[in-house]
Amino acid sequence: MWRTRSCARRLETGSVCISPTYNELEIDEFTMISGATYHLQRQYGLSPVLACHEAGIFVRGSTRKDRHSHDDRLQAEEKITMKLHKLASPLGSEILDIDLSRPIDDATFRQIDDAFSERSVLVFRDQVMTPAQHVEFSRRFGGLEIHVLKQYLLADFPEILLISNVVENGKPVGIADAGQQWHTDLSYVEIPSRCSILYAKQIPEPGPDKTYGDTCFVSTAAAYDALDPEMQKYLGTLKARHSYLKRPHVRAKLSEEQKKQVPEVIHPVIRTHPVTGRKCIYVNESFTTEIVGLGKEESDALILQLCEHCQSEQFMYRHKWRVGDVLMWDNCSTQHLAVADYGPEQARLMNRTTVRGTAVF
Ligand SMILES: O=C(O)CCC(=O)C(=O)O
Repeated sequence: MWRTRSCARRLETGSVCISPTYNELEIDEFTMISGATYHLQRQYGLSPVLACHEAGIFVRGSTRKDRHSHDDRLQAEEKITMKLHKLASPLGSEILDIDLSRPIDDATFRQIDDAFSERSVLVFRDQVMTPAQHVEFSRRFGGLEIHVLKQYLLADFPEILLISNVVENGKPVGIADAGQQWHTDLSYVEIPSRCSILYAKQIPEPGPDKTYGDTCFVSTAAAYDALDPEMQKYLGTLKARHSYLKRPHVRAKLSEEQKKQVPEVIHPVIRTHPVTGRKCIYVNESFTTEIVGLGKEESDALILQLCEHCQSEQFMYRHKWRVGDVLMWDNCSTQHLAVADYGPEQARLMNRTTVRGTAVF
């Protein structure tokens, strides 16, 4: 409770946050609700519903709409049958028995959303979705971004970005170099993305004992927790600059107009997760250019040290793709890397939606 109140105070009062569970609430109310319930769930092993109840959320000036959703939640708890398998790493759960092409009722959706906040990466296997269904499922988590690289958006579905090494009529159909360095999506904008949802359409043929084109994820929350308290305190005082143009030679070329749409931004080196209240290291190899106020040598060394720390195996989950996988990741509490170990003759095609986030604090 204490933690969530202090998070709330640091946010700009009156900004609006979209929570699929609680609709649109003032950001401090949202943060208090989500953080308080998460804290209670973790601390005392309470279910999300009991945690809501214990947190006294609906006593503290809630609207009728919120109270209604609380009642829904109580009723729904008995009905929920969603099966979930926690992966053997500090992040990631596989959600079983959910067909993303079919409508998902609110109670089940809230279970998915809660599991996502807790585990940071969710995997849904064997899905067959149309682009419209992909967009619809993604919208349950918030508004969708339209990527600056307009040439790689799916025709008629600008919310879907194509990531691919496939070339048709001499033109790449998608971004071929997306994610081949550790990064978190859109850290280079002022309000970075909440999460991304990737759907595997084509993947390189696996060998007898090896898959190709895997994606690795690390928990930046677990990486923060593993730092010593002195370092945590020091990093908490720092800010860093992020730029989409950090490595222009490896990223798809931007027109002058596109460059203007992605000016540099400054974020805290340690950011607080808006739902769980956990602290996360928010410095990444692809987009973080400088620790503000440090000399170049010291800044480069600290960025490298933090990136290497985050990339440690102990914080990692490596996803081996199958066609039909849908995988979503949290862009605050994780970083990821697409492993480029396959050749141009091995087609890989993924469809990505990117869900809008909230202000960084
Ligand atoms: O292609 C992948 O596996 C991941 C792509 C990626 O890094 C991204 O979409 O940000």
